[in-house]
Amino acid sequence: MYRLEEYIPDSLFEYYDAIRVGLVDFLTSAGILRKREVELAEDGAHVAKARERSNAAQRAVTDLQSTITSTEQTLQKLNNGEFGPDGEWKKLDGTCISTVSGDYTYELCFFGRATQKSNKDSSQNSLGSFEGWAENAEKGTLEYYSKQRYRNGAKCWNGPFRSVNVELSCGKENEITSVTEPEKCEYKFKATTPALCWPEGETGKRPQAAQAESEPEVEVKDEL
Ligand code: MAN
Repeated sequence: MYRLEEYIPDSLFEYYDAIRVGLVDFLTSAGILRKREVELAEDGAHVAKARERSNAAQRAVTDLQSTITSTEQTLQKLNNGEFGPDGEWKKLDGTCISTVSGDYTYELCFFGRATQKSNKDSSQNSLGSFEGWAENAEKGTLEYYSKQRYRNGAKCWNGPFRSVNVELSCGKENEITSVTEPEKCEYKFKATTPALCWPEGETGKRPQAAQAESEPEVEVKDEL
């Protein structure tokens, strides 16, 4: 026989338990239930509560484990230069910038998605998700961080999946300065960001990036 208590949702448990206690009292005083049966019924409620607590603890452990996993992944990205030589791009992870151009508002969420939203109605097209930095540049160089690729957006009618090449340069603000569509459904965003304002004359691999490659230890920075 299954124990009903084990299947009652948290939110209903108190309600259920109050009714159960009332019913048991009534049946005991009417001589229908004996004391031993009452004790067993109470054991059931205790077991159900303990099980609920155990489930909650298990959920907390699972949540913590996924936090650990995603933190480890972030540390690895910081280590391998995915977020720039000094981790400066980490601050922009999830930051969204947008601009109006023609009939559309174009949005770019760094390391997330690019989107084309209609200014006339609520329709929108995905222009793709972050795939990586410049393909034909040496990792860690200024050139490498000057281009981001967003790929696999919504399929273009009779054409490719929409995609964006973002061309980045140094600027005071994170902003999209122009949007063009050089080929059908292949977009080019120009954008500026302080993250690309490297020290004058430096374009090569920075010392931090080289060090991070040979040295697995991570130096996490709170501020840019
Ligand atoms: C929509 C937009 C345009 C694109 C056409 C292609 O209108 O995404 O940018 O050129 O579809 O059919």
